[in-house]
Amino acid sequence: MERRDFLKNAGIAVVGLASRRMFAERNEGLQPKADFTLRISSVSFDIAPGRTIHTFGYNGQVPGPLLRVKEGVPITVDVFNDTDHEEIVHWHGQMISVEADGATEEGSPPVPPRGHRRYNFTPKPAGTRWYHSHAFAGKDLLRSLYTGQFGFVYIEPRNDPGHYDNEVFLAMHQWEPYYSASMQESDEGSAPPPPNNGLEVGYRAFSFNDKALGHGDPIKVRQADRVLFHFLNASATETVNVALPSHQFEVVALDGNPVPKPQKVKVLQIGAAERVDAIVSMDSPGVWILGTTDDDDRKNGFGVVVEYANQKGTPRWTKPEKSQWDYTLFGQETNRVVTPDGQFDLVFKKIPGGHGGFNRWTINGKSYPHTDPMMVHAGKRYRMIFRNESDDAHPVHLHRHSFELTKVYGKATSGILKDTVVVNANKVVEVDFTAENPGNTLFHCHQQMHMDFGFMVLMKYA
Ligand SMILES: [Cu+2]
Repeated sequence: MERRDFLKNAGIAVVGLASRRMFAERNEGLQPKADFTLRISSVSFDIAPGRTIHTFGYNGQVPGPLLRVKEGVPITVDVFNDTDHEEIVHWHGQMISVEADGATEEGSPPVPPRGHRRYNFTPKPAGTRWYHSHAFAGKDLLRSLYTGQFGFVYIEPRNDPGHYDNEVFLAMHQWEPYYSASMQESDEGSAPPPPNNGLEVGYRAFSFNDKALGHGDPIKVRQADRVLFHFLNASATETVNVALPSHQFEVVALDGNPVPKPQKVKVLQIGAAERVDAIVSMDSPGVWILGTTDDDDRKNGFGVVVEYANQKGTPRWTKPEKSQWDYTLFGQETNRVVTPDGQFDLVFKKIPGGHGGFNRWTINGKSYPHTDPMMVHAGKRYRMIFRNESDDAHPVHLHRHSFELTKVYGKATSGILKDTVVVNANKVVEVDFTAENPGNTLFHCHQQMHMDFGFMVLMKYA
């Protein structure tokens, strides 16, 4: 089936985000009309019968509507804030203006409580992007990324070969956060915390899109289908490892950007805010669990059922072999020596918060807002060296630009463009980027507890 044909039939073939109700409603009411409307309000929804989540979301649904837009075609988005607190919507992974980007630290205007703001921008680059609250949460676990304020933006490329039968958008999120003295065990890139470690966040409920595993419709497939999965880790704090037993994921894009060398893997590691686009050849009929490899979280709902036509029975799960996620699998091997125009060495450290306290985070010894800005000149190419001298893995994110991975844990690579990269505990990752989108640009860890407690720095154009 051609991709265009598929889209016409999207309502029948896919579950979750790609179902018709998830497409953004065109706004008919305002003059002049905005292309899309997002209304922020409190939302309650059932992830399972009798299991209601109370949170904030967009347009009364979680995830927010899938915004399907075209690369290079300008859009307007009206955002109404029906809450009593200031909000801001960040367009993650897009090369747009400071005004539209959605980070008050850069100077983007917020959406006032009970107020409205119109965003204007030209979506780019093509690929799987997303939008989410970029509000400060601090100690408040009912704000920002702890809530249901997230959704996909799919920027359609001008040309898309579309070698797949069916596409599924899956956003992963944890619910009912609480403070805990210990770290979640699932972060394989982390080391044991110090004895004086401060509070961490745990969760009581889990879902793929708006349903816990075993509830809601399964993803229905047919033998020989090639299904394109768009995964988004919309967690406030956690990395997720995902597997579909007896199947492999052919990773075609990372953070929405096509990779130089698509490769098949059994387990995806997706850090907070990362996206993975992967094609699965449906060649193992049955009823399967697509879910996290973390047994406790999966039993608490972190997954979704994949059901082949004419197959019945209890969804099956088998533990995948242990595998180490390696970004460089999807990159070009390289011996190239490029000298950038400038270099930023960024050392990440934790100041443990002690029993019942909050850890603080530093970049080169300082916490935001006291971190030293990175100064760049438009048109120049820079290297950032992320030196993680802490026991946590950090999904670090650069706004308004993408960067190219050049060295991951000592291994050189090229051609992988991302906006977020996980730097494991006590490891080093190097990336290059071109300063090609003037204006204040935020760099931060996407772990909400880290960004709100110092792990941020501004990049400024001279
Ligand atoms: Cu972090």
